[in-house]
Amino acid sequence: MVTTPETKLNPVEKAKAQKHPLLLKQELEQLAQMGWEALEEKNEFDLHYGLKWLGFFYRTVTPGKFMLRMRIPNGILTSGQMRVLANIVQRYGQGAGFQDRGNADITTRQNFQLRGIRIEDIPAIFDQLRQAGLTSVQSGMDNVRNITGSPVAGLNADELIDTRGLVRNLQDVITNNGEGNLALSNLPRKFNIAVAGGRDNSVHAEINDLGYLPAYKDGKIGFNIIVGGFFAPKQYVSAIPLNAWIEPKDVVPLAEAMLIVYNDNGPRANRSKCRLMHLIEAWGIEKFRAEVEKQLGHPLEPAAAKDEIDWEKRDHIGVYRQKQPGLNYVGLHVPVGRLYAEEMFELARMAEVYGSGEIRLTVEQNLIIPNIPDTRLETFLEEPLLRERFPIDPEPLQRALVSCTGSEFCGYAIIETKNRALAMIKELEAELDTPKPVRIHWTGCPNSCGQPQVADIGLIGTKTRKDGKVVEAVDIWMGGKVGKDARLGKEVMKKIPCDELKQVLRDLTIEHFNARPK
Ligand code: SRM
Ligand code: SF4
Repeated sequence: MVTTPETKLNPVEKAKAQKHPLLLKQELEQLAQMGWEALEEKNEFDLHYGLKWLGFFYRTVTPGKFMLRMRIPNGILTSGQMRVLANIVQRYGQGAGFQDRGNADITTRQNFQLRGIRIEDIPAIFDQLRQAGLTSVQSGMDNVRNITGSPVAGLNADELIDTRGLVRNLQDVITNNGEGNLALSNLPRKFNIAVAGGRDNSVHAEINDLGYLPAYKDGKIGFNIIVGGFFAPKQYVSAIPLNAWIEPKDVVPLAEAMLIVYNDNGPRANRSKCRLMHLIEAWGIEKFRAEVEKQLGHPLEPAAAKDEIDWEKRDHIGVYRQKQPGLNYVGLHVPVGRLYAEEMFELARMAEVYGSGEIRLTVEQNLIIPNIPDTRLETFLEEPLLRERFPIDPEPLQRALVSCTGSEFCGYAIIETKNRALAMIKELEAELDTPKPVRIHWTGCPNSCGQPQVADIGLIGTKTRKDGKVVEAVDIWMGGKVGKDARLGKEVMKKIPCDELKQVLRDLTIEHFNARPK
């Protein structure tokens, strides 16, 4: 362990040592009866942190209300599951905030978060999820987050590896089939895993703690492994090669071995220095690799000379032919990822009537309905929901807009993001003709959940002084690249007040992205 015996454990570690937070699962009925106010008095840690092990995030911004973070492996769910989630939003999510109704957000990890949940309803919701084959366990705190995989896995003729089963197996092992896994849920910190199956790295694996990139070795397709990518305030780090190539059958054993090495040896003192990369830095990549090999019980093969990521990243919005003859997948743009219950019911219906009942989410906070036969496509495209809310051909600036939650619901936020981002982009679109999408990512604080460092233009919430007052502002990053030759952007401007931002974005899109005033 990098933390020496005499090093102080951080307060979260101390609390976890008292009681493993997953054990709260057995106390849900009691907690529901107790209510959130009594719980706050009796055990603040359980309210604010412990329940995150089960996927329930207490929101100080909306007192008494929780956000429910799901796990949607590879971003794939069925229409039946979508209805269960819609029902939770409708039935339990009242008075959640904006427009005073519950909502759901598609996240930057191909996942769903539902809002407005009360502690009294958690046991019923937990049961409903289980019955629907869904789980929210281990979706927060010192756990492996939702595992991302190619959003068009199994649909695309050009895919190299179908990631669906691999991601599902990873989740099942890591969460003990959704019931909770005590052995892998007391990590030193969060842990992100992404499995890329296509040539464009749709999941941008390079910003994950563990990334699998398709690569050929001796004519066989497998994965090159990259490790240690993460974003934290003032630490924005791309993953580095482990110099290992594995066959698809070794995806799960490798992850398990790495998680055990991290669990047993990762630093547990200062929480801002506990991510996997901090262990790799302390040990050096050679020793880290050797320890993973030891845990695996066999040597790792050296990496293939190159990976197969040689396409620009696609956003999957629009109509695309599948590898299955006569079938299509259609990507819908969901503005800043936000959905309401009635829209979720409607999407479930549309996926059933026109497709196979399957729905997929993307890390750009959009969704895909696959398996729509040629014969039904035209009628599908006339559905009012596509015209009114979720277009398949959005304007170029809106198309690539991504935003984290921001101050509407997130206690860490320094600024408001989603609503502001959408309003500003609409104003810019009214003023500018932009020849192609510009990926503008908003994030409400330096935690960088909205991934501003991979964007063409990334905006990180901060505060500044203007006319003697403290006002909301952003630091601006540019030059992030995803897909082929992925790289992180760089900070180019600091502390631009939000009320001056539209003009700055206008100038940047004209100067760097060939936009023209209308
Ligand atoms: Fe995040 C914490 C939202 C993706 C880095 N993130 C939080 C919390 C849980 C803080 C809190 O308790 O309020 C936010 C919940 C707000 C809310 O009510 O919605 C939050 N993070 C999000 C989401 C919903 C942003 C979005 O709008 O899409 C994303 C949920 C993903 C999921 O489904 O699991 C989300 N967060 C990310 C990403 C992007 C990614 O994973 O590719 C990052 C950067 C990558 C990384 O983690 O290395 C990210 N979130 C953080 C951090 C900084 C981590 C660190 O090591 O310091 C925190 C704060 C923390 O963990 O201490 C954080
Ligand atoms: Fe909240 Fe900050 Fe993450 Fe946005 S970046 S969701 S404000 S923690």
